[in-house]
Amino acid sequence: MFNKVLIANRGEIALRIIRTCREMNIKTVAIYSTADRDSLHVRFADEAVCIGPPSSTDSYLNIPSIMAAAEITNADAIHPGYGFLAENADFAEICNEYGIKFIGPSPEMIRKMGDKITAKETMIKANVPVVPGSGGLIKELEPSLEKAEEIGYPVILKATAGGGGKGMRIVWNPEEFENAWLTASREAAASFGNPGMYMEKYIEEPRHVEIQIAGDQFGKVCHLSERECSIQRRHQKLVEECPSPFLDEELRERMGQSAIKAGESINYEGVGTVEFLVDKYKNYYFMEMNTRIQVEHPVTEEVIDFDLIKEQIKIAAGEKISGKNYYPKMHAIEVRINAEDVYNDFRPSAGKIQSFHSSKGHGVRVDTHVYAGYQIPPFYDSMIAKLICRAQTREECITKMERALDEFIIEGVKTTIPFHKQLMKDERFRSGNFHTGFLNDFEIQPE
Ligand code: MV4
Repeated sequence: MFNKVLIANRGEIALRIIRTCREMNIKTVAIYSTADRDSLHVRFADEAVCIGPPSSTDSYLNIPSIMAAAEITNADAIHPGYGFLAENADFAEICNEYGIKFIGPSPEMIRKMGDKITAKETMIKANVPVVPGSGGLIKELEPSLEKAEEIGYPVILKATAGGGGKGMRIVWNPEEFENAWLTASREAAASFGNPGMYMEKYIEEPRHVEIQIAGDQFGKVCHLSERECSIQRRHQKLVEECPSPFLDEELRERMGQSAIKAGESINYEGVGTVEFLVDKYKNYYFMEMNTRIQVEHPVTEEVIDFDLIKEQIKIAAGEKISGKNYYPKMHAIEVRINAEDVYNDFRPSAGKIQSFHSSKGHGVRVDTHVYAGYQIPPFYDSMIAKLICRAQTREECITKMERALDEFIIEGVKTTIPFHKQLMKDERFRSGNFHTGFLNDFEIQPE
């Protein structure tokens, strides 16, 4: 097992990783930017190294500084958390070259899943259902127009280097095709340094359901059930839950088996997530694979009673996984509490938290790095807490969430709490019958 883990991240996920390391008797090193000097991850880690100024590029994305911090503290592994360098294959490679274990999959696996066309080709070979599409890059207009006719409009153009919704265009008819392709390709080149685009049939009103998997260094892969993530706004998830109100046992098992095949096809090592689109006929299609721990991992932890960070560390240290699949024993819902003004287009609301009282009680979990007096730096993401509730049924879980939201006090900045309170009362949300377009016509009422 590792002696000392450097956590190449900040905020709640850095704390989350420190907690598990302490329980595993592993020493921890925090890294921090000058803007995070007063952060709890700096206080709770055994050691802390300042790695640069506030801007992410100069700190949490600064590979030479991070490697230097790992060297001087003698860390034998690096946990990247989510975001920042978590899916950076070059970083994983550099860690390996330094003889420091990157807690996550190999650089090759990260690269393969990071290129969406390669990922899709891999899944086709592995017999995992994918959305019908161009099967490779769009190169010339005429054959692509023919392909689009064959697939049938609407089609969606996606950047092969993209993911998470960036660089996408829906095309409703042949007249729009060329312009959509050129502008999306230009955007992709600017955002990802890669103009490559591919085409898929556009699935209307899909649900986003993802399967958590874990694979060890011996080729064994298991699934840990799903997370329903359809409640999102501009590709930012706001609420996640398990079980998905849309899945029955049969569909869970089929999707679980497909996710296992996806993992086995690349000898996946680590914990990962296979994202699927599910249409109203319950057809499901592979979308992309995330090779990191995700923000919403506590939903899974709560329903199967399992520490996913511990599993990640054990896998990285070369231990075998149990080899069995895990099924929800409870219902859990997570809401993301962001410092945003929901009445002003979710605009970030940075500032100082004047008072902070977290919800507590049976079945309530709060993952957060903030406290009364904490100044939210404007340089990073706006998430300040994750509130996770669990109960025997979805209905009880929603009731508990309403109670927990009512007792949460955050003063000094605006938060997404009023949005979540309204959502929990919404009939469509409560019915479980919603898809990824749900928030497009959701109107936020004044409090
Ligand atoms: C799609 C789609 C419909 N059809 N692909 C958005 C994020 C990125 N991972 C892929 N996304 C989508 N891909 C096909 N062929 C609809 C979306 C989509 C979406 C997916 C999941 C969650 C929210 C979404 C919101 C809008 C569009």
